Amino acid sequence: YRSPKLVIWFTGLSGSGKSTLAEAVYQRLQQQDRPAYVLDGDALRGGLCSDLGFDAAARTENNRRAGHVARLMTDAGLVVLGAFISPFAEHRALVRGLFAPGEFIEVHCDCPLEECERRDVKGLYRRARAGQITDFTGISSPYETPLRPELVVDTSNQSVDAACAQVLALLSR
Ligand code: GGZ
Repeated sequence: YRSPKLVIWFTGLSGSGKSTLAEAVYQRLQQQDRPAYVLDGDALRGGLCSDLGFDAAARTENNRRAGHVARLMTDAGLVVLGAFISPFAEHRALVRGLFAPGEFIEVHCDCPLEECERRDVKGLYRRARAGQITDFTGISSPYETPLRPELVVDTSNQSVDAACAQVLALLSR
């Protein structure tokens, strides 16, 4: 028996709750004894992608590498929970293209910029507004809202548990 290959790709603004939701889904998969891994943009940028910045070309390369790492991990039998801003539709399509139909599930963590900025967990929005960070998604770099994601999760008015339940419901179908 081999469990089906599966990548859940959480896309959304910085502070929209991608990592939190991916982690919650990960915990549930653990409980079901499904080997999984949270592949986080922040973590990748600390190592494998530490040579990359945030202009469009760097984000292209960042998402390309992330997609291929995800591919290797699914080959190894892991359910991959990717958490990347992946602001460009073209990049998300490229990653999707690395997988067979049905293996790639795009989840839009939908949280208004105003709310992400209000949270400003790491103080990045404040610094971006002050011009101390360039190419900041939502401020000085675009976020292309997914047009046909497999799932849109409202991460501004909903608990993590409720958002997690939405993802798991989709998976059980
Ligand atoms: C966007 C930035 C930037 C700029 C630093 N723009 O919320 P975080 O802090 O912890 O996670 C964000 C992370 C984004 O990396 P990704 O690999 O997900 O981005 S992409 O898919 O677009 O390549 C954020 C931090 O890096 N960060 N500078 N200018 N986010």
